[in-house]
Amino acid sequence: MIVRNLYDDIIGTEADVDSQQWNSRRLLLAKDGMGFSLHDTLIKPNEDLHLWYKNHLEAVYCIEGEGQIYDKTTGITHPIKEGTVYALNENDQHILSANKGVQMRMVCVFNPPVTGRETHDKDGSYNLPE
Ligand code: 9YT
Repeated sequence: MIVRNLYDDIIGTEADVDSQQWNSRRLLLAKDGMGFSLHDTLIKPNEDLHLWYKNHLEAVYCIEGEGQIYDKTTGITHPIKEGTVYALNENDQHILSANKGVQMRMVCVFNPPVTGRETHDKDGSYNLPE
């Protein structure tokens, strides 16, 4: 069994990956053998995240804050608030943003699992391990 605590075991470690637009605290990774990774991610205010996970499926559950996701394929903007989940089941190209001055906190699941320190490439994608 794996038991971890965000505050005791993740924040400030290698599993805590910070960038200009987000801070991803990676609770479970590929090495844990679960077949998915589990992240507690903060989406920083006043940022537009252009994302396109070509190599991964991702489900995202909002537990704090408010914002929106723009689906580049349909042209539809979906509001996000606490309790909203979205699933990128078609490797959907999208733009994610928190509302002005507001941070969103999201629980993210990636399949296949992220291995550790991934950050986005120019397309907003994570590469697969070689
Ligand atoms: C929701 C989303 O895709 N945010 C970007 C960071 C990513 N979820 C991660 O690595 O936690």
